Amino acid sequence: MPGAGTTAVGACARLCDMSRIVRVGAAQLGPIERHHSREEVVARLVSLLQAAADDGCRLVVYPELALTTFFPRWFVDDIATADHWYETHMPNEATQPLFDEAQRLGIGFCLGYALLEHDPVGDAIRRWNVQTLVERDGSIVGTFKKVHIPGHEGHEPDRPFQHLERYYFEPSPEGFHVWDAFGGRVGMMICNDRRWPESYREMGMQGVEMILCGYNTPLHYAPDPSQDPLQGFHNALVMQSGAYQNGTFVIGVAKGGTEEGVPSLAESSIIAPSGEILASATTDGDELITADCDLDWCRQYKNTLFDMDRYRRPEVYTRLSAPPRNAP
Ligand code: ING
Repeated sequence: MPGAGTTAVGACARLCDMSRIVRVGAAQLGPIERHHSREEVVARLVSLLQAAADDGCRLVVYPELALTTFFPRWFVDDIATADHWYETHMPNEATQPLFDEAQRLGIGFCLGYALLEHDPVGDAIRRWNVQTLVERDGSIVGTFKKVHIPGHEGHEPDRPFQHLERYYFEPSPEGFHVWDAFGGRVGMMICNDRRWPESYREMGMQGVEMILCGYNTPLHYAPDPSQDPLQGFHNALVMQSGAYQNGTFVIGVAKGGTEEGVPSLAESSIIAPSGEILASATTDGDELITADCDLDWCRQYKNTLFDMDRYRRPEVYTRLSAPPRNAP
């Protein structure tokens, strides 16, 4: 289906409002520098939200860590001196204007940020890389914690910049969830999660119809610089494959451009269950792209090629959830 709005059936469904067409906005961000306040950033988010409202969107997806610069690019000896990069609750004073404007406009959104929690058990501090999904009425649908944490655990001074996500964030113990929202089945993943097929399949087996994914991806990958010119190709490859193989829309949203001297991938995109790219960003700054996502399109893949109950062979997939090879 080339796009529900372009066929008689689509037009009829639209008129009869029987459709499950969700107009989605991918709100790409350009760089956030360390000197940018949360208030300045939230003003940018609100501006993108208002542009989405003007375009008739019902859902806006923001990038990973959309309130601050990508602070894992720096090492600090005392991690407590990085606490200011984290939110302790959501909404909060800095983000309330975004929540208020979204509710006034009747638009839902997905926001990525760093979360610091005080675990009552043992008074431990927990640090997560998260996305929170908010419905059109302003209610919080759920919060997803990033599962696959890339990069390294300790300072590696020989790198041109650090990628210390494994120092600043814990991996989620909760896995992937799918929520009933926006008239369909909505899931979330964050950045490196999109490179692992298990992420999509875990949600695909829960009937996901739209996966929301923010990312911050430096163009330079220190462990293997041969991958640098392939960053855009790999980004599209994994999200298009995941969408097609699970019959779901995928919304990939970048914080791109050169942030604190680090060139980062933009190329935000909205991808159909067919794997086709419906819309993609053309700049590496703040940019809204939109597409009409007809959630019933998912059924054309879920009920045929990827009818999982009929065609999957879990009895021979004996390795997929096995512990790592070096596990005791
Ligand atoms: N970033 C990167 C990602 O998976 C990375 C990690 C950096 C991969 C550079 C490849 C090259 O897109 C995050 N935040 O997960």
